Amino acid sequence: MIGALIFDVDGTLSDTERDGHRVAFNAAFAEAGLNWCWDIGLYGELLAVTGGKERIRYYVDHYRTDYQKPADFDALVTRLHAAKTTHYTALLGEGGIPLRPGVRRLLEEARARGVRLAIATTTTPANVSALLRYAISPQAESWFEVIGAGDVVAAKKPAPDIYYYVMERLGLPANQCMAFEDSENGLRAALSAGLRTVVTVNDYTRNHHFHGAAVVLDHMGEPGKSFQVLAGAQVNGASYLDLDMLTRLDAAP
Ligand code: XBP
Ligand code: MG
Repeated sequence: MIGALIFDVDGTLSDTERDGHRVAFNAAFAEAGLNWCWDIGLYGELLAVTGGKERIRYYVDHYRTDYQKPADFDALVTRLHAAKTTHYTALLGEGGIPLRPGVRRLLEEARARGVRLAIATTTTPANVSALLRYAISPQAESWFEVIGAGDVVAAKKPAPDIYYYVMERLGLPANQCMAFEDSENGLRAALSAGLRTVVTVNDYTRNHHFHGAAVVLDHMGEPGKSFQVLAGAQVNGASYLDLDMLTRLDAAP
């Protein structure tokens, strides 16, 4: 019996990274007079580091060894990241970053059938609120009983902490939940927390290692827009992910 579905956000609910987060980081850097520019390829490398503040630090330490850190570098990172969040949420407000195929349908089916919903993400809470509001509906935040996001846990994915945080608040053990992820770091976090996990890949994560996933799909699919199974379970002729398919995946050995 599946009691709750726990969703990652970036890359899973929506393709937010390339045209959302990346653009917002660059806008924040330019505004601060920094000549740092994360192109699409470089950003793919930087995505190995989860968390925006952590990603900025990693970039400076590994790609800008010429940069003389100011004495208040920590405060600069905090300021840059706050500006990035402002740019990112404004970008979402302009529309144009929709949900991935099948996401709304699965959320609505879960709500109709009394399966609880939650979020486990490394991204900043304001980013989650904005995405739900603009890509689903102004009330969509209330669809999710628990939203675990950002710095509420000390260790971000691939650590399992955010999943433990969410399951504790749901009051459910891992064997009554399923996780949804798009990346290797996300899958490692979910598996370490003992969760069966469905992976839907995107252009940045297609070549990641997804050993241990219940199934790996190119997207969740819709009636009339079939998913492709990239690895994992037999799907018994299913062409889109719904609660019946999840129940079969959950029961598989
Ligand atoms: C994706 C991330 C995030 C975003 C940036 O996390 O790594 O860090 O790229 O978000 P997930 P912030 O897929 O788990 O949602 O800048 O707000 O940290
Ligand atoms: Mg993700």
